[in-house]
Amino acid sequence: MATIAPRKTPAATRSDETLRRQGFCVLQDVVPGSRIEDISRSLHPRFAATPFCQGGFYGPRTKRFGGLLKRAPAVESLVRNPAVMRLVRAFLEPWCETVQLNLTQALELHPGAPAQFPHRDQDMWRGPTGELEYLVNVMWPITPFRAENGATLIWPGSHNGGQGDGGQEPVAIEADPGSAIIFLGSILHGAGPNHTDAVRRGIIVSYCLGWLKPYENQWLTYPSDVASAFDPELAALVGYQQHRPNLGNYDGQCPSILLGGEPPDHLAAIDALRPDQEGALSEFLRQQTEQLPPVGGIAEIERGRNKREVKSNG
Ligand SMILES: O=C(O)CCC(=O)C(=O)O
Repeated sequence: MATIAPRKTPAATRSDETLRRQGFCVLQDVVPGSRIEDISRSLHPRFAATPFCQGGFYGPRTKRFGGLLKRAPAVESLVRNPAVMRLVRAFLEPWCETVQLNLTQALELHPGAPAQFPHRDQDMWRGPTGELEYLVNVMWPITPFRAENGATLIWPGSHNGGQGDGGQEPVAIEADPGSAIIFLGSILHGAGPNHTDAVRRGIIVSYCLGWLKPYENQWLTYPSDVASAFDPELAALVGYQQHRPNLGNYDGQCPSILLGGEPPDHLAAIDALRPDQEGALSEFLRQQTEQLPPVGGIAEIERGRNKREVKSNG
């Protein structure tokens, strides 16, 4: 198995190109290592109290939990990292109007954990493959990721409809805390085996097309009383925004109405349409208006007809 060791990825445009070509890239030192240490410290008690996962996919030598924005508020700086968000938007927004958070998850791979089942994250949605990306994943190492301790394995060339699982060797993506391993939802990957006697810890933040059902139910994880304390951009990412046309509305309005306290009991439903739909609708309405009777309506027409009838009778 090959290893991709930490190396500088200089320009932002370069990471776009790398991500498109090989399905993954590593952004080096995007946040200070001290921030990752702080986040790790605040997650420590929850890791200690969380039981091991059940089932062969999550893995019985693995611990995981979600809802990180309420469990370690500094995770917001990972979720909204500008370099990451730029890449996410570049890859997903050709297919949707707005992206949304798919999940945040903290993950510990304990000594002796075997390699995880290789998978493509976007297989959870059964749409066409090879044409569009449904998801972009970001793995933030909390401890250094090395081939020996289970660094994420990726099958190069397996993204965007590529096969890559026909006996091809995966690469172990080695990276340090503060760096972000970014990979597309269509790429084959999985956690590597942890052959060391130390825990490998990381945070996964993933984003998906705004019209999909997210993996982690964001509205239940961050109900409006929690999300009302969020920055509006973060609240939008966890679902307090409509995806035109009208998807995710609350009583016909943008669900962000819930962030300002209890909304009125009776709300007018307000169209939130895409520009193409707005165009088609206004053309339809225009044609209808042309066919309408003149102002004054039917009564006016009736009066006109009565007048004509009186004249012709007299
Ligand atoms: O832990 C890793 O390196 C990858 C985890 C993963 O792909 C998953 O849990 O779906």
